[in-house]
Amino acid sequence: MQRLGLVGLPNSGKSSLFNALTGGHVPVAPHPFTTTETTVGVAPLPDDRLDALAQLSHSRKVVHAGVEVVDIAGLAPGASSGEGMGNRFLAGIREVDALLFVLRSFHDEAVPGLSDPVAALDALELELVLADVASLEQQSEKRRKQARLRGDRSLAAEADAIDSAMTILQTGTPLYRAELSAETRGRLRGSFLLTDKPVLAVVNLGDDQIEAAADIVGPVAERLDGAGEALGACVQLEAEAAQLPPDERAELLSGLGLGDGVLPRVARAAFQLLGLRTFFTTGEKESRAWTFRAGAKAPECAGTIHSDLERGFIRAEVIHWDELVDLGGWARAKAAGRLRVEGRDYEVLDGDVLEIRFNV
Ligand SMILES: Nc1nc2c(ncn2[C@@H]2O[C@H](COP(=O)(O)OP(=O)(O)OP(=O)(O)O)[C@@H](O)[C@H]2O)c(=O)[nH]1
Ligand SMILES: [Mg+2]
Repeated sequence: MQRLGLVGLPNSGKSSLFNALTGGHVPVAPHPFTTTETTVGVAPLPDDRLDALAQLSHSRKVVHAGVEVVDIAGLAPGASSGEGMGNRFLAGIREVDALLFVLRSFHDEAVPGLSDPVAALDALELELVLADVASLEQQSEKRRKQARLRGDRSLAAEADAIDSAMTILQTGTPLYRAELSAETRGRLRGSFLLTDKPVLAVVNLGDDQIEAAADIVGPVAERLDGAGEALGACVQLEAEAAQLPPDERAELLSGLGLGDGVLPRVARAAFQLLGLRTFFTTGEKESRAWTFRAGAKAPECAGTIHSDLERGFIRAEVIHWDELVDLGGWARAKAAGRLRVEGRDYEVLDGDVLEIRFNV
């Protein structure tokens, strides 16, 4: 399962955001290093398409897809040399597939810490870059030596990739902002670096900063330079809103000009960032969104429902969700000859509705 890690300075609001996204209850407190252990939760992915299918099928149950989110200990400047929660923090990051930077902008005298999102991003990037430099040191030399001993060309190519990564890192640039070929990135995968993961940023705004949001978030987006999206959110306010019944929540958020709130957008952006897609199954019993990797074929997708469906896969009946809704249901789509029959090599698309035929 692909995971998104929350990365930020102490007291930036990571655990508050984690609770808001996942409905979790990890401790939140106004002192640094409240979080010492990593916690994993699932942020549900709101999906209007699924709701439309559930309505169409009069489903008794609706199951949304979700993104796994990990709350990680705060990073203190100097972490790469063991300060603060140093190593624990870095290990937490190494294990996730994408990073969500939580950058504090809110001011609150009761909560010590930096309230400057661009400076926070700089500090985080510096620690991650230093940690990558440290883990790559001597690696290229080692690989070249092995390459010579074993006459292994792929090790020599890895050494070249490490050298180009080092050149970039030594200018203080994280690899997610660097121009590297897909081939080079592939060769770096075995080095388990921190800055070659895809990134996204949430700027944690104070309630009094909603109107100035664009001016505060803009410079962060500029700093990321197209490497990732930057979203502004009043994390505490959204966390409180998340505790309310749906109609009261909607009233509170829209009253503040926040629409549905930012959390659904964060979940969706994370989903994209991780290269995840959804297909659907729908019926009277339930309508459900299933998660798959972009590019996965029908049997693998069938396997996410149940391993028997992958093992005994015969074919899939497929229709895109909007066509199914337009036609008014599965039986009508079938009668109109609009269900496609697809085999083992079919690459499932985001928004497909599937019914799997299989042998037991
Ligand atoms: N005023 C204000 N306070 C906030 C906001 N978001 C979080 N806080 C407060 O800031 C403090 C730290 O929040 P946490 O969510 O624990 O921060 P963290 O990044 O997980 O902190 P560590 O785990 O210690 O690194 C708590 O007292 C929160 O209530 C906000 O948007 N506005
Ligand atoms: Mg925390």
